[in-house]
Amino acid sequence: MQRFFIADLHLNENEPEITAGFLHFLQSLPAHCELYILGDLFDYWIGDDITSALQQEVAKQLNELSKRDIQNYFIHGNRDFLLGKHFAPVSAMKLLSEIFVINNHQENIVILHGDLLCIDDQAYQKFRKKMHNRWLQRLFLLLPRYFRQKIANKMRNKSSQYNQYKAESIMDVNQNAVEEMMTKYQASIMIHGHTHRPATHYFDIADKPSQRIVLGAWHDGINYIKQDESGKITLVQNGNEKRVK
Ligand code: LP5
Ligand code: MN
Repeated sequence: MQRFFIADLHLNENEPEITAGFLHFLQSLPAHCELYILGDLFDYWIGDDITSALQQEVAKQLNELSKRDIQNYFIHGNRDFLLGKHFAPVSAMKLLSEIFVINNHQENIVILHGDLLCIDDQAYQKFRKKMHNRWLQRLFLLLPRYFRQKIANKMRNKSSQYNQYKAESIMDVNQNAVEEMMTKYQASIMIHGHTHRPATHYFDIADKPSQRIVLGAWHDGINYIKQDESGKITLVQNGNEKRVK
């Protein structure tokens, strides 16, 4: 099975070139493959009842993939964690749990958005916990659209404000958290996004060669990971292919 992984497109109306690039990418996918979207497909998501023309177009194009026998999977990001049960069927999307394991040629690949691993960013982890409270989410979704939009804008502004003062190292993943998770899921490969730092990190866990492959964000160009039928993995950034496994 051929698999493609993407994350952090942050699709929005102000950057139509990213949406165009994404739709072109969908067209270029080979038949019978799998597409894994590892969160932050949209800049933010404030309820399945509020969908813009852009979101509807994306849903339609994702849905069209099924005609070529391509299944698309989605893991929530920290921007679109409210994307829900109503939008998923419209885009023929299968929603996965926040941590998911793919078994490939007798080896486990653990996939996730990546924010869970940023445990040194304690302010964010506290905030995340609140945002993932079911009751708070339900309450939020009951609010009039206008208020939801206002709250989301406020959060986005505050977030960029806070991020200016956070050290780069704090906003990256914690290596212990990475190794703990990979050990728990008996995985030798991890794929995630969120940090916008595309790279492959090689290390040993209990003498076993392991690797963590980080997806890049799409404001830097088209970024994805491709895994072919033989298990070979390639990181593609702006047309430059780099074999990583
Ligand atoms: O997203 P990014 O890359 O800028 O930064 C993230 C972390 N920030 C976030 C916040 C999102 O950007 C906001 C998304 C809005 C979603 C829609 C609204 C849904 C509401 C649902 C309610 C149940 O995730 C940032 C990390 C960074 O990644 C790197 O990992 O550092 O974390 C923060 O900035 C969190 C702050 O440190 C602490 C919290 C400040 C929030 C203040 C909110 C005030 C809102 C008041 C509204 C009345
Ligand atoms: Mn993110």
